[in-house]
Parts: sequence; C-alpha cells; structure tokens
Amino acid sequence: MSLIAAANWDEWVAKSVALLRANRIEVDGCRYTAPSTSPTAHAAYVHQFLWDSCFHALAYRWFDLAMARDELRALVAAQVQDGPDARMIPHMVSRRGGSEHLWGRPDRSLITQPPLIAVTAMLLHAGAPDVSFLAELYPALCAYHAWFDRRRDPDGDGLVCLIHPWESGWDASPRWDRAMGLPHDMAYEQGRLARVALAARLVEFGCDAQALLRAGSYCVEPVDYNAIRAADLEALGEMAAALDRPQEAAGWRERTARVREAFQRKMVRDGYPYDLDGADEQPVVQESAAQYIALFGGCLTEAQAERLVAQLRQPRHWPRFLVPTSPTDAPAFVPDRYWRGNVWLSVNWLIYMGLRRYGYVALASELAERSLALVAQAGFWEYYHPLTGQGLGSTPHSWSAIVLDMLGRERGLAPPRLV
Ligand code: 9WN
Repeated sequence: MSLIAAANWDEWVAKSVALLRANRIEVDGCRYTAPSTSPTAHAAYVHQFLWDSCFHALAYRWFDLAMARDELRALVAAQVQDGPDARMIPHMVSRRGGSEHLWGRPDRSLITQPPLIAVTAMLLHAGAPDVSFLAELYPALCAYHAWFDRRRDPDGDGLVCLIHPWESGWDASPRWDRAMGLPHDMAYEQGRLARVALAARLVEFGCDAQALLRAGSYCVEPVDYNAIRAADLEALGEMAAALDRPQEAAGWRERTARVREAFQRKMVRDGYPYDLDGADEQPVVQESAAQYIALFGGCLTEAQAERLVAQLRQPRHWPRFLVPTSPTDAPAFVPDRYWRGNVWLSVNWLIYMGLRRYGYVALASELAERSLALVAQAGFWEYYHPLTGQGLGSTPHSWSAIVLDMLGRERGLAPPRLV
C-alpha cells in the first residue's frame, strides 16, 4: 500500500500542529510562525519571512484556519507605507528588531520575496470560502503588484527582476553566480559575504533597480519568480471575481497574460525556460528545479510542458527522494551545500502544484508520496540531502509542514471551515 493511503491523517496533523505551534510568535498584536525558533538555528529565523508564511498558512488551513489567515494578515500588516518602496511587502519582518546591521533599520528588510500571498489566500478560500477575508487583503495585494511594476521592472517588459538573491528565496543558488561575479567553486563564506555586501549596496542605492542595473549590480529576471508572479496575478483576478469586481478581474487576467506572453517571448529558448541576467538579458543556461516552477505559473505550452516533464523524469533531475535544486550532474552541484543541489519541500510543493495544473496527476502523486516518505524518515528539516535523505540546515523547520497540504490533497480531504 502506498504511504499516502496508509498514513494516519490525525498523526500527521498532530505532528504539524506541534511543529508550527512551537515556532509561533505573537508580537505587537500580530501572530506569525517563525521558520525556526530552535536555539541552534540561524538567529534571523525568528523573524517572519514572506514565502515561508504562505507555506505555513497552507499547512495551517488543515487544522487552524484562523491561524492560517492571521499568518497572511501579519504579512500584509508589514506592507511599507511610505517612501519609494511604498506598498512593497518585505521579505523579512523583524518586529522585535534585529535587522539594523543589514538594512539600516531594525524592523524589516528593504526587499521582497516570491509573491505567493494571493495564491495562498485563494487556496484558503477554495477550502473555506470567506469573501470578507479576501476583501481585507485585496487592496493591499493590488498595491503590492503595482509596486512590482513600478520598482522591479526597469525595462518595462512585464517580467520582474530581482536586485538581491535573497529576493528569490534561493539565496546561494549557482543560478546567481555569474550575476554575483562569483565562481561556481567558491567557498561558502565568499558567497555569504558577497550577499551581505550586496545588501549594503542596496541601502546605498536606495534599492533603485534602474540605478542598480545601470551600475551592473546583480539584476536577474528568474523563471520561477516570474511564474509565481503570474500565478499570483491570476489569483488576484480570481479574488476580484469573488469580490464581484468583474472589470478588475478582467484587468488582472490581462496582466497575467502579459507576463506569460513576455515569459514565452524572452525566457523560453529551444523549448526550455531560462533565467535572464543583467541589462542584456543573457539567458542563464543552467538546468534547475526552477524550470519546473514555470508549470506552477501556467507559463508553458502543453508541448513545452511535455518536454520539460520528460527532463524531470530523468534520475539526475529527480533522484531517489525529491527534486533537488540542481541536477546531480550539474557542474556546481554540491548535495549538502545550501541551495547548491539540496531538496526543499517548498520548491517541491510548487513543482507538485505545477504538475497538477498541467494534468500530470500521477507524477504529482509520486512527488507527494516521496515527500511524505522523506519527512517520515528524517523529520521536519529546513532542507535535505538529495541522495541520502538526511535532514540539513535547521530543525524543526516550519515550512516542511507543507507536506500536510500534499497529503490532504492526495487523500481528497476537505479542509475544515471556521465555526
Ligand atoms: C535570507 C527563511 C528563509 C527562506 C529562504 C532561505 C533562507 C534567509 C537567510 O531562509 O533565507 O532571506 O537568512 O538565510 O533561503 O528561502 O525564506 O526560511
């Protein structure tokens, strides 16, 4: 019998409750879940992170819908109110301080992270409809996406660029080595120091993407990020429709189509999607798990999806456990080094959802099955070794609770509603 079929749902809920509640933090009237409060974890992991909170909310919705909503409310409450980056939602919010050394202010970072909030809100809504919750988030999310157009699309092509690898969520990925001016075989510390130095540069440039691009600073238009944005714009359209704003819904659908069109025109080479680097938009011709996230955003044709899925089926792309960020034969593949070839449940959930979107349901189920097996074997870690399944980074780390969402979906369960 498959693990999915045999798994005891109540036990998996109980494990997820214990994990997420242990990392929960309440401050200034906001409730959120930290990536990890373990004393051995990186000190920054007590703060709130944008895409982590989305994954947390998607796990919470199976047992604590009120907390799932609060997790998103806390993100939106941190939306920047003034200055050139007004309406940005920060990638990291440090309500008890702790960001001064990097960002010149104690309470938050100056950058954002993959925009998954509208997608998450609509998935919450699908399980437990509540238009008043959508109405609460909608204006902030519309303004957030307008901020992307204003501040992260310096060439106006509809694709957003990132000004720091931390915005991608894939901090130390080899995808950024060229843009960071670093060799693939650098020591970990060299990469870390370069990221810290880049944060100081952003402060100096006021996070102005135009100026940074002109100065030849890190500026990348990533495939996964733009696909996630397409999905979020699409979700915003669904949100507008649910709120009975048909014209706005049509406007968001048009915006989504524009991103997908630019994606096709600029990012797809020989049928495969690649990130674009710098002002001359050089394709970063590297295979990575980010390519599969194009499916999540509906950014590929059926034929392109089929070729990409054939690539995914190769054991170098999908070895024994889950899909590592880089294939096992990539020149920069280092299985136990942060973002340089590890397995992340967050990334695999995005692939899982993308496979389902394109109708690869059996393959998605296989990914869910192996996700469950990995967490059952190793526990809730930040990331995992792709060849041994060993847990790596911090533990217990909250976002690996996303496996509960895969289990719930695979079992065809309905998330509970608020009473
Ligand atoms: C910097 C919290 C975050 C994740 C990122 C992951 C890591 C931060 C860090 O941790 O990044 O943004 O301090 O290393 O790369 O994806 O959101 O889990």
